[in-house]
Amino acid sequence: MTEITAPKSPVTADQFADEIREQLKYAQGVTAEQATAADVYVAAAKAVRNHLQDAWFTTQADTVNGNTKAVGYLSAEFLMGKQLENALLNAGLTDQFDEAVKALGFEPKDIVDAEYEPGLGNGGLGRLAACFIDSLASLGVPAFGYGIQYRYGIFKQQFDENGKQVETPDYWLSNEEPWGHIDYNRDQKVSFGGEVVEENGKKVWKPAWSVRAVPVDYLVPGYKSQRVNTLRLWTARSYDEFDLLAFNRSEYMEAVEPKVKAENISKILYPEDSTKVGKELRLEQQYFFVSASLHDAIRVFYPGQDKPDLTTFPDKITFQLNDTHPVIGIPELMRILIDEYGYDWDTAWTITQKTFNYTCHTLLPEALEVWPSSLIGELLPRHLEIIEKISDQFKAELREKGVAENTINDMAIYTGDAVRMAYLATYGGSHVNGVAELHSQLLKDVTLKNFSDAYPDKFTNVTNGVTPRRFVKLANPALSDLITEGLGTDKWVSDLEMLQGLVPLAQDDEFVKKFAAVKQANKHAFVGFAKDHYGIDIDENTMFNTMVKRLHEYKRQSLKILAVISRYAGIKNGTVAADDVLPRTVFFGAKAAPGYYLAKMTIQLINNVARVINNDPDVKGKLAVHMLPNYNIEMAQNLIPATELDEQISQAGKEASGTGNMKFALNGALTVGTLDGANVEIRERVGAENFFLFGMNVDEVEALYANGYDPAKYYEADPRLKQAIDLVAGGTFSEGDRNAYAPLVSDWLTKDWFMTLADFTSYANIQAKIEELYTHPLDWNRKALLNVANSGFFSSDRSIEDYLERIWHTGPLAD
Ligand code: 26W
Repeated sequence: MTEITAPKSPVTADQFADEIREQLKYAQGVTAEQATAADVYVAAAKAVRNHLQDAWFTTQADTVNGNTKAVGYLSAEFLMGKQLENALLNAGLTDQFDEAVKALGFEPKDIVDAEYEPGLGNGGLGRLAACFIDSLASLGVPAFGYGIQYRYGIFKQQFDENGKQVETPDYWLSNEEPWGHIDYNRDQKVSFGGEVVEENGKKVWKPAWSVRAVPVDYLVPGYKSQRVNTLRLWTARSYDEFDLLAFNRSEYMEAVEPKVKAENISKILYPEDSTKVGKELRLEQQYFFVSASLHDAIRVFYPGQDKPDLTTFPDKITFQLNDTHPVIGIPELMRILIDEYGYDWDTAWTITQKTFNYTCHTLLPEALEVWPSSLIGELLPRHLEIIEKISDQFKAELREKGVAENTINDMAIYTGDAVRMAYLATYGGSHVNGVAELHSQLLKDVTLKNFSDAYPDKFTNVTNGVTPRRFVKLANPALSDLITEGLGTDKWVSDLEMLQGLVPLAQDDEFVKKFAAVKQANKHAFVGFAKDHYGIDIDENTMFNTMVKRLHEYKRQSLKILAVISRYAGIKNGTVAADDVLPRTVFFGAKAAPGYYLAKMTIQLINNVARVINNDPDVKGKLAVHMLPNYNIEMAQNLIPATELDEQISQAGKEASGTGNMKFALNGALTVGTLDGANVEIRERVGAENFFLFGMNVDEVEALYANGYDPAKYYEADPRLKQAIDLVAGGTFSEGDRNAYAPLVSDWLTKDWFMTLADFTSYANIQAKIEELYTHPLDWNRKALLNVANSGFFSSDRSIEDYLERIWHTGPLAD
């Protein structure tokens, strides 16, 4: 991607300061002297946005008028993180901003800190969507991100005095939100309920109620590409705000009921991260944003046309379905084409299949959405009809292919009382991809085997990636400067495989020492961040060992805490010789879905293990544990650059990819991990000698399931494990209350579905290898530097290039 030269007139710091003063005065009614950091943040954000507006108009015009097919990324989640620094970087205004706010009497950091982090996502899937739209804009590919502007994002996490997770609402729109432009005149009507009637041979849907979908547009600036794409998030409004008659009858609840019912749709993000939510409101949310988005795309690409030739629709835009959440879009496009534009079934089907592609982000059966047909029938009666017809057509097609009847039944999209969204997505789209090589292989060999056998060409892989702008350039400026020094250019920020050029420098001890100094400086910085944000004291002369991700049994935070307890016991009872102890600080960060009982109990256990260890003088300076509250993008951007050892210890075959693993490798942490998800590809690229591998691989896991897994056997076999579990069961971490963790302990000893106990010994044994290397800082940092140098592949720019080549068949707009 050629870097287009700088914008027409780079603004000077003084001019930028004036623009901020303008905003303060005329848009916010305060003088620079009266302004608070929060005022200046809003003014600076608006000033940056204005600078991006021209490039946005040009990009929109080129997108609509050019003949470069656009990408529509349909996602129920976009975990964008704070916007100001990223917008300044991609707009090339960082220096001007720093000088301008200093001239206004503020510290840049205080303005950046004034921003409220939007939390419109749960975890991996939502953050991946954010990285992808950054890369699409940075590669100059015309694209629209389509989603929901939830009024309440992911809950805020605090811990009560017993270490239990407490959720509080994330009302992120309480203050002015300068990035989103609410565009009432580009609203869409979305309907629900009612019935389908036959009128002169045609099916007509008579909905019972409808809501107004209002777009809130966020500019998505590319890095040095002069292209600015759109993130269009829909917010729900009611057409009739208020039932005056009910009010006059002093039926106040009835009076506002229409408003509440409508606005409920975009009220809150479902905090579930890997277990399907069968709630009607969730389906309403999915249909709401998908229907609005499809109608919006027709409006954008066929402006002012009431009889557009929609057979060209798949050439104008190709839609990526981010997991099963937007898959109702397939019957919705069929309905639009047939009912609203009068196309026949076959023409509509051809258009629809060509328009959609599906990315699966999980392997957990419980995460694959299956909607009761009663719910779809009640909320979307016309869509259920269409789904039934698609399902029958699919069966007929399979019979054509000679597929066995029982297999056809196993593959049924509509089973009479349920609709399997992953099957609908696989049949209804052109491509299906997993998010790492191992994951995509398991989709073909297991989860969607019948489909892969019937439609082998549909299946492909695109290994995930992360944006180097936010997760290296912004999060780790010291490392970025060292990389630029080592490579002699900063072009690596938009061409990450250039990091390869650092490989020879790993043999240059001076350079490795500089690298080590960067890590130490980042550790020091995080000690300050943690003091400010969590009020905790951290010893920076310990190994920083981190495990941050959603709390889920398959990710095995339980394995980590059992190993920590075992180590604690070892130090206490001297089985680990005092001077052999390598001082380590273990950081956890993890939100649990509010209804996930065992996950919340694991958080409580981790907090209480931390309480006991951190207050035990016998291990002071040797071992410390911190469960940092409210893991979010900001914490990731501060903790990842400071981390030396990253935990990617999920059971093999369960983590579809992981993306945290990539961020840690790119920031010079070594990984201890299993052969799961993208760990496999990270290890392949950084070198097995630069990765701490342990545990069973997928085949060994499958074999153990097949032969019957008895976790208690492993409890008996390894005294370290037995001791650790006995300490938990014995009340050591619950002031003697032996029942506090009983459900967790009994799950470990009787079920342990994700085989934490079976992998414990291998995990405990590799710790010695890790600590041995850490006592040789030059070797440790050499290996860490080689992780950085060989992780350029894990840029989301490369992922997008793979999507462009294998699935979307489009590319950047002409310059
Ligand atoms: C219906 C509830 C629900 C909500 C979200 C089910 C499943 C999800 C997501 C698919 C869960 C998720 O975030 N998956 C993660 O996606 C990442 C991006 O591809 C992967 O890197 C992670 O391995 C995967 O767990």
